[in-house]
Amino acid sequence: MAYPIDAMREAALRALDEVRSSESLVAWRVAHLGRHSPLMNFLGDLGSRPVAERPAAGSAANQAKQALEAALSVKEEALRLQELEHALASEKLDLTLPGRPPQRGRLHPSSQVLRRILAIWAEMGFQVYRSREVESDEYNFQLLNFPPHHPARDMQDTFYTTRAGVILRTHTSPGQVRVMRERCPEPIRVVLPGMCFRYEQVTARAEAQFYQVEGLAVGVGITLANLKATLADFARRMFGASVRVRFRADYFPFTEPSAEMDIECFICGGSGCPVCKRSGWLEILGAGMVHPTVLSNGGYDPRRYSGFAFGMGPERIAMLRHGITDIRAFWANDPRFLEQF
Ligand code: FA5
Repeated sequence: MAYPIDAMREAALRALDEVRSSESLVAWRVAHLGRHSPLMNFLGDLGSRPVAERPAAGSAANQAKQALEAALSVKEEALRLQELEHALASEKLDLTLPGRPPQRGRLHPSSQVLRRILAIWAEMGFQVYRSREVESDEYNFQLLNFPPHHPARDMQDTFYTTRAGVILRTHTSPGQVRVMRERCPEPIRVVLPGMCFRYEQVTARAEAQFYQVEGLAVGVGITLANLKATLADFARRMFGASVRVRFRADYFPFTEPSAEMDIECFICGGSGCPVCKRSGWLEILGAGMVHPTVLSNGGYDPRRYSGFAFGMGPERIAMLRHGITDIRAFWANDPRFLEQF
């Protein structure tokens, strides 16, 4: 006897043939084996059939159910393989493609120049001495022989804090007195690198924060000749063995006499170019013999001891070396600038 069950099974198997994806397979399962599918409804209604028909109808429906479940798992496996093959083909890994190299970090150009400068002074027997960035007015100015009316103490130049007498150092020179007070009466050969702060109009040449490297030598019998020879030696190590230097008289309250050192322009070789403003010379640092008042503030008797000091700006030196025209690039954090060093 033919039951509608045969037609249901045939219809379900035909529909299964048409299934091409796992999503439509889920829909097929709901439609043909789900709780409200014709087959399940048929099984649910068995009780309402005449008793004599029930065994045959029940067994036909169960066979149909098993046949559909078996067909479903065959289809499932076929689809799984098919989708895997598709994924393997379309997501194929091309091992011959060049990799993406990781971006390597590097030292900031200021740090590079700073390290070069410190390495040279280390070769020449100078130790690095770290001094504080937040200073007192006393160390930054008074002990360095700045008279009370000196314009560098003006609000234009100094960052004051809300604590009376506490400022951000405007130069590394206050470290001179700190190291002298710590080492007295030993001889001193130190360089003091670090950040300085000035309440400046920020321009292409002047920043509100910048590095300085200070140098200090104190001992018995140190003369201006030692200062000149040592700084000239530094210039040769830094800028090349043939570089010429010159000293010009200058004024700093904490050195006497005071000078500025220029090197012959390494861009034009001294003939004059835009970098050296046609002068043939580039200003590199300020220097001088430590003022007797500063020596005694540091604990050294100026009748017995003498010394020389100098201060240079690594950013300005980096600008000269690399032809950088705007000092603001150093702290703008633009990778296009930083990557070049
Ligand atoms: C001084 O600060 C002295 N303390 C240097 C010194 C030390 C002289 C020891 C004698 C003995 P000056 O103000 O010229 O001097 O600054 C020294 C260097 O710091 C400058 O040549 C420059 O390279 C750098 N510098 C100063 N102001 C700025 C600024 N606003 N931006 C960038 N660099 C600066």
